[in-house]
Amino acid sequence: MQSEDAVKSVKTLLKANQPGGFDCPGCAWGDEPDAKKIDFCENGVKAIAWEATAKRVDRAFFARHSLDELRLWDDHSLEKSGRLTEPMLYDGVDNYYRPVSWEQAFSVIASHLNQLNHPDEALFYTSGRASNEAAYLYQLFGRAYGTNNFPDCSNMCHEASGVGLTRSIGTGKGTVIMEDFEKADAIFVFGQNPGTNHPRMLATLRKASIRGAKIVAINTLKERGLQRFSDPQSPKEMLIASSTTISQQYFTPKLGGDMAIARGIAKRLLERSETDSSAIDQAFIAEHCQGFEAYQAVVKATPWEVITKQSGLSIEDIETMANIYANSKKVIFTWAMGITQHRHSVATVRELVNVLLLRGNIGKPGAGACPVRGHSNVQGNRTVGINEHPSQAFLAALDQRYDLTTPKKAGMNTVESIRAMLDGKAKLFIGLGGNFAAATPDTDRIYKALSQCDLTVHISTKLNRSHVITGKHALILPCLGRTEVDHQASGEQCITVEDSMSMVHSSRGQNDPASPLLRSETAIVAGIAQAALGNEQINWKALSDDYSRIRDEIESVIPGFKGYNQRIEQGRGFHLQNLAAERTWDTPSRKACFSDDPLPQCLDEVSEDVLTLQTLRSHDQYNTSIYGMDDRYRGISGERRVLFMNEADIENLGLSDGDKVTISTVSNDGINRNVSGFKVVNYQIPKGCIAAYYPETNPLVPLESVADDCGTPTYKSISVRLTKE
Ligand SMILES: Nc1nc2c(c(=O)[nH]1)N[C@H]1C(S)=C(S)[C@@H](COP(=O)(O)OP(=O)(O)OC[C@H]3O[C@@H](n4cnc5c(=O)[nH]c(N)nc54)[C@H](O)[C@@H]3O)O[C@H]1N2
Ligand SMILES: Nc1nc2c(c(=O)[nH]1)N[C@H]1C(S)=C(S)[C@@H](COP(=O)(O)OP(=O)(O)OC[C@H]3O[C@@H](n4cnc5c(=O)[nH]c(N)nc54)[C@H](O)[C@@H]3O)O[C@H]1N2
Ligand SMILES: [Mo]
Repeated sequence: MQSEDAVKSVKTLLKANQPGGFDCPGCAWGDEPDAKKIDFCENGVKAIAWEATAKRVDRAFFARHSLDELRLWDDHSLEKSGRLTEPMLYDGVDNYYRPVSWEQAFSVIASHLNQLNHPDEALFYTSGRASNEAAYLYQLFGRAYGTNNFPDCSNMCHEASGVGLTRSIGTGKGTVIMEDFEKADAIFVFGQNPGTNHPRMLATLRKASIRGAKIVAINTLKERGLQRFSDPQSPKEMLIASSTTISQQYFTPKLGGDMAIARGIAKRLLERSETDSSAIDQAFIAEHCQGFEAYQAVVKATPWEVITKQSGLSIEDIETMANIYANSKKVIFTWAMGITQHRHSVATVRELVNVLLLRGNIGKPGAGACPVRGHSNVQGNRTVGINEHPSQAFLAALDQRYDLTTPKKAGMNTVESIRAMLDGKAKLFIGLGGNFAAATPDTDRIYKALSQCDLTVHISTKLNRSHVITGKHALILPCLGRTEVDHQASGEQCITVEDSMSMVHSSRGQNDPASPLLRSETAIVAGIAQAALGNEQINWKALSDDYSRIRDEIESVIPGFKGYNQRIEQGRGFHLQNLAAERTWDTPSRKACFSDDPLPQCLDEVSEDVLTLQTLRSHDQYNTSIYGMDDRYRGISGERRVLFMNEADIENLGLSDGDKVTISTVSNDGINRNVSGFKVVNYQIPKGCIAAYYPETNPLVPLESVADDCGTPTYKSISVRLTKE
């Protein structure tokens, strides 16, 4: 990708992830405790340059291009058009967006909100880039207005981690901090492609590997970045063109096979413990855990044949993993979408925790559970109340602080929101960031759902699909990006974010805003709230004039933020207390809970000509933002409609490398879901499993196909058939 404003980008980069600078909008990996001057990565550079583009989508652009025309553009072309510059309104009369003033835009939203039959007809979506300040104000506004409808990108992302961890150990967040990676004896990386999606994590793994820690990768694909890595910040290594072997062991299971792997490791450990009492941590289990006997029984009852069949690995493979695990005193498990986007994600997360608990690997230095988050502040958004299932204690705290009567009934998650729009039960959609139309499943139905709304509103930096799939009326509200100076009535503001290690720190943009008419996300939310509810009960204007006041509010409502404004001034910020990391279990039994779920049945149901599709990211994209058409590590250039397939499957289906195929979903709901023009690429991937990029494949994912207990679309396991074109 070209950086269209190179000088600005370089200046900006030097401030990435540095105290006093801004938090890289790329990913949620933590900052190195001893970071040198430079702490960014190739893909962070892309994210920053993408935001700092010199191109503009202004009123002339919208006058030139009708909505009908823009709907024909692909995602890459839409976003590449540049930064949005002023509020735009589509009033449903003709085919164009037209400029409006901010005050008009706010009053359109307020009058629509005031006309709804019930506050639950409104949906308040959040993508995980919003700051803590904007997100807190947004949820406060939604609840003061009267609904808990806060669908968010987490519902499609790490929801299973939150649900599974909460049930098992009483906190929905990871239990490790960056320093633990310096102490671990072994690190197991499940279902994650850090080379592309969390490149700074590779530097952490590389350091651990050099120090002698064992790195074990478990991934359906042989991801290059996970195998070998040369540090772009180490000139010596670059000069001699050497690279460090990252993963000493690499296993390629079938899609969805990780629960079986974890079960197999547990089975080996329990077998070993019959003759070697140190194979499991008996003292930890006795003191801290409940449900061990039931778990032991379910592990015993799981036959090896099922474990090897579901995982696609041999007993020897699993034994190798079990040995590394048992021979290491301190072990970290990390994971991402390869674990969370399956039907049985919650059960899998809990099974990973079971294995950690067996050897006391939670709540000691160098060990723990690490779900590696996606969006740079998705974890912070949840912490400050973006949650369709808020706790009653949180709602009570809001009621007390603001003299409100917030709704106590749970709201709708992402998939439920889509259904409500389709059923006419939700009529107004506001998106604080993100690209709802492209990121969600079952594309045809999403388009229908959004277009049935009375009003769709998007607070965004760049033009995307969601802006052109409009409701009867639509607004685009352009906002400042993370890298830009945020000036409010009280002066220049900083915002705060929380990374995957629960570190909260401040972020301050350096660049001039892309347009003088942009407003900050916080100011936009406050503007909507003021127009809809007035300033009497909550003074939205005063809060957005000075973000330190919002932080004071957060401090008074949410535990763990004591001294918020002072503590973000210090170095790299502060760590939010994590009870599980201290071996205090906030579960009903006050113990860490073993789960005893059976292995999933859905994996046994596959028939011969049906393949399982996972949808994933290329190296040149950030979710639905497509930076370019290459996927360097996987050897793809200039195209995105590719289908990675095993050689045997290609042959069995009478196909050849390079053939074009149509992919069709197998379902029994009578809906045809197809995408066409996909080029077959012979690839090292287990038989029966195939892979293609998101969001091109989202039309294939049935809305009803969601993970048990958490509603995440099963983006990594869709049953499909192929037809040669
Ligand atoms: N540059 C860049 N950075 C990003 C993003 C981006 O799009 N671009 N997105 C951000 C977001 S929101 C997120 S959530 C994260 C996503 O980070 P990842 O989870 O790394 O993203 P995916 O591309 O979905 O990759 C899933 C990985 O899991 C493997 N996998 C899939 N299914 C299975 C399985 O059943 N078992 C095992 N063991 N492996 C499996 C795939 O082969 C692939 O390597 O990255 C964040 N960072
Ligand atoms: N098939 C399939 N679908 C998936 C996934 C998958 O693996 N496979 N992954 C899922 C996951 S993990 C996630 S997190 C979701 C992501 O879903 P979303 O978070 O909804 O989507 P993004 O593509 O990250 O959103 C990109 C848009 O955000 C806006 N934006 C960028 N920066 C800012 C900012 O600073 N402020 C504001 N207000 N707007 C900004 C820009 O306009 C840009 O077009 O997608 C999910 N969908
Ligand atoms: Mo994500």
